[in-house]
Amino acid sequence: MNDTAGLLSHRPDFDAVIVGAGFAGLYMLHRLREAGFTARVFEAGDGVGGTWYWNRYPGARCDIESVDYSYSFSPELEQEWQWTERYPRQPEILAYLNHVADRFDLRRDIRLETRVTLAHFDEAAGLWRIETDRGDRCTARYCVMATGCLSVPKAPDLPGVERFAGATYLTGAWPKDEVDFSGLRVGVIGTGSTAIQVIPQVARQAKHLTVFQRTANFSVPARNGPLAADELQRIKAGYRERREQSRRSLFGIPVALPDAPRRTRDIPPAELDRQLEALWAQGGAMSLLAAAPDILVDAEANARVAEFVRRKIRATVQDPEVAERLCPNTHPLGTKRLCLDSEYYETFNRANVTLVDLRATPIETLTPHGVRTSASEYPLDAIIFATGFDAMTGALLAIDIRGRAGRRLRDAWADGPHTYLGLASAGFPNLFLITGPHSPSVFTNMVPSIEQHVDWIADCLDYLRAHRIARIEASASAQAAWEAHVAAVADATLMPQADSWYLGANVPGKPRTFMAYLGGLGPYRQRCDQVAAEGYAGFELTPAPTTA
Ligand code: NA7
Repeated sequence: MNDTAGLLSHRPDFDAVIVGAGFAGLYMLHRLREAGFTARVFEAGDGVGGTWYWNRYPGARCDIESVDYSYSFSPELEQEWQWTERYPRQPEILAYLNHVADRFDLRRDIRLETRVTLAHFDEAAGLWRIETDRGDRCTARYCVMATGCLSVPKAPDLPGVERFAGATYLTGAWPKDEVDFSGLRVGVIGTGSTAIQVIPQVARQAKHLTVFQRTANFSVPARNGPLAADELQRIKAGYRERREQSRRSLFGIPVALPDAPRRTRDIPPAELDRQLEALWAQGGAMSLLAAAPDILVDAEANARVAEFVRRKIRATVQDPEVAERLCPNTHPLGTKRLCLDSEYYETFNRANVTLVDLRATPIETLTPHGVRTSASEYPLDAIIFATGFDAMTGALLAIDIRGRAGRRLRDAWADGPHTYLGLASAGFPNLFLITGPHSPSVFTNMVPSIEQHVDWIADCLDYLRAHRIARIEASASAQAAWEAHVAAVADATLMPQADSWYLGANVPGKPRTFMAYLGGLGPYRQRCDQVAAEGYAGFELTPAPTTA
């Protein structure tokens, strides 16, 4: 135990408890250990990996390029790991994270199959009391939530769901053993990023696939393929600059902002078409947004790009009625997560695939034999629910977290999350959130966003130790000002126009509030660094009592 524990009379079991062993928890553990803190990670899964442990569905793949969706903290790791494809498949990311756990000897401080159920701040002792579903009880000076933004799958909320007699699968909690859909009539409910990956895979295997679509989404081809050895070598040779560019960027990917950006609406139609054709041919959803970020604020610009994508859908899908149903027209492009696909639209040209438009013919109920809509009955042997997540707040609110004066996080956040910088919440001292609500997180490449938060938190704990500070807590006024800024930035964009999970709109009863910071990772990093440089401006710091 290092000096931090000695600052107060009550010695905690650990300097920090970290909840979750995904990208965030693993790196947090590494950084804290390197800095001489003791830490214990609790992880609900029976392996490390977080999102990439649970989401094993067919076709699961990251929509950020592998060379960027990876840690930058270790140049050795960066050089030794060989990504094989432009966009990494789930098994490859999981293998990478397991490699990281071994390489940095992280496992000895991780307890698997252990879910944190309770975290209460003991004011008198100045530490967190933590309990798990396995009966562990421990104390820690700091509690770090590395619980992920998309880690609580939304339970299928369809009438009659319990009556269906066939097999059901939730993409966010997919079985470890391979599922064979050969010869089966399969239904997929949902057409978000996940479903768009699942559908082409299952269509190749199933006897028949019925896709139940409530909202048509925009999707861009991935143009995935093997990473050529010389290309990987070239990237590795220039990794430092590439990482630096990502850190400074809006989305956490190595796309430089043009010095004098041209408004998309000012680009002549033929020229814009040429640019979009080039981006389409190159593939990549984030690259498209990064190339023309004003499409998220300018409705006219957005409409032009959206129409380009609709033209592509019409050109790809042979049946004009099906193509029209697949054309998104309920929200501006990018206001729901822009999807990345491999032959999604092409899949609807297959004879064994049917698209059901739930806006025209809603689901009335699931029956023992399948799905009944207002127009028809669809007999099914298996249903895949790709119905999304209780995003951003779900995993945090699932834990009984209580701060000062026993205040529950659930009550404090009853009208939506309240955070300062997405890193901390007033009333909850010594509690840190990695990529919490109101940080750029899900609107960026998650890995550099996670690294930025982990580095900031580790540096902060170092500062507290060096300055003999026992307690850090976001001030209510700094929090209110930050939230007002987050809301103002969101309101200046088209983002609030979609009923998206960014707003909590996908979960019935969830407060509608924009939960990601849209100011961009680079500017956000500067802001966080400035807060730290000013001695943690906006936080209240309580010195440790002086000992004789
Ligand atoms: P999403 O993007 O929330 O997609 C969920 C999909 O499921 C979406 O098409 C929903 O339609 C649909 N859905 C949800 N509930 C129902 C019901 N009751 N009936 C019919 N359809 C329903 O989750 P994903 O897992 O695809 O992606 C989440 C993120 O993971 C993604 O953005 C990436 O960042 C990675 P809706 O649009 O609500 O009408």
